[in-house]
Amino acid sequence: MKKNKYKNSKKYFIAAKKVIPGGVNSPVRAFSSVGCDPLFISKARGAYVYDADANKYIDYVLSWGPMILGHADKRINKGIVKTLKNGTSFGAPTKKEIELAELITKIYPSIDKVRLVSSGTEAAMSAIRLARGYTGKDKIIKFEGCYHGHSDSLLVKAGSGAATFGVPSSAGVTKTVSRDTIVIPFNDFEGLKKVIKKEKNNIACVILEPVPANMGVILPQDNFLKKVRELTAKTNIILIFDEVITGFRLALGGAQELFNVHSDITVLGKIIGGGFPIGAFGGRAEIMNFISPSGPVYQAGTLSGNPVAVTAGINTIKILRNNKGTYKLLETKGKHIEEGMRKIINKSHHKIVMHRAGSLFTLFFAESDLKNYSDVLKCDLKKFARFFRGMLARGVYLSPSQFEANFISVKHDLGDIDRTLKAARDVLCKL
Ligand code: KE4
Repeated sequence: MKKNKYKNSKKYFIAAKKVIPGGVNSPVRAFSSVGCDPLFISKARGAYVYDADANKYIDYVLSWGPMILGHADKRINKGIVKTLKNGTSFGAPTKKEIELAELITKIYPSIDKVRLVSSGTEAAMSAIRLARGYTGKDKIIKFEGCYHGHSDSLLVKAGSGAATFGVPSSAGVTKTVSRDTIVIPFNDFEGLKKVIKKEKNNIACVILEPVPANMGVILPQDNFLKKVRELTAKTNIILIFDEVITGFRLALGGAQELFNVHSDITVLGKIIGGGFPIGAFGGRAEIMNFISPSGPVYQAGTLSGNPVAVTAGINTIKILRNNKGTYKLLETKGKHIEEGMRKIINKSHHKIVMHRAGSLFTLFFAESDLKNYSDVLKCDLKKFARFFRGMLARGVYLSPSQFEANFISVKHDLGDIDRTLKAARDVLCKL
């Protein structure tokens, strides 16, 4: 990356590393797997972000998913300003929390009750504790490459930041904790059946991203979700869908609506906070009533249901719900970039596989199609990094890791997508 074009980002990164581990507050932001220093972002509007040197980019990170309406949406900002005037946090229940909970329970038939927390990690961690408390069983099953935040029992072969660093599990997670987490390949239904048969009555839950986006976008194959649902129902195992990314993105009702497969517990985040810290987990009343203070599974949070985050979430969901064509529009945009990319890939000598689910997509630098994490590990990460840098230099800000998804917002217009395709064509013929 040319020095002067990124002068301020470089200066800020040096300063940041003196006082923040790795100079960032979340690992993937460090751009470590794409071989260049990170951009420091100064502002964002609609489909664009602007770095500290006023360079403009078409943004496909969208804060890792929340900004489905685009950045700095005037309707969201107006609602927040109004809320701010009445105070920002009370540590007491507010009417708005009921409104957000009612919205979620109306849109997700599998959710009778929902608990709001402050991050996806907190929501997934609490959902696991709830499944263990409700069933009285200890073991959990997750799928390699699926990422559910950084709580200890889920940081076993995580698929987001950790995978980017090629370290499938984290230092600091004790052997005893990871012993209760069984990890199998995604799309491996036979493997799941075998583990459940062997472990019989020790398994509290199976947790998965219904469409994994943390090893790049990997698509469920051969009715995988339906088969997992049937098997877990038959064997009294709680099924947890982590819809932190897919919720309110693949459809208003998330992957559950798209595939018509309903989990026992659902984990949500990102979009439901409209860009503010939030997470949520919900399910049938008989399960959720196990959560304190109505039941024995403890869970708490100072800023849970924060009025500002809840206001932004309510308004985001209402806009998504009331604008009927939203998801058709996102599908049109996703289709446009997919068709354009496929034409470019077919003419290119590079081996690239594109996966897309609605407004989520990943370009894998891979020889053949991919169905799980070990397939993704075979990708040409060096070539991906060169592609990423080439796109960045042309004003296109893709997710800075082969193991992540790219996101499209309602504000990305066909002109932005055509400029993205032009940049991709240009980079690939020079790669
Ligand atoms: P947070 O704790 O980061 O709010 O959510 C954790 C989480 C849970 N479940 C899924 C499916 C997720 O994708 C995430 C977080 N996503 C990553 C991006 N892949 C957040 C970006 C980051 O870690 O900086």
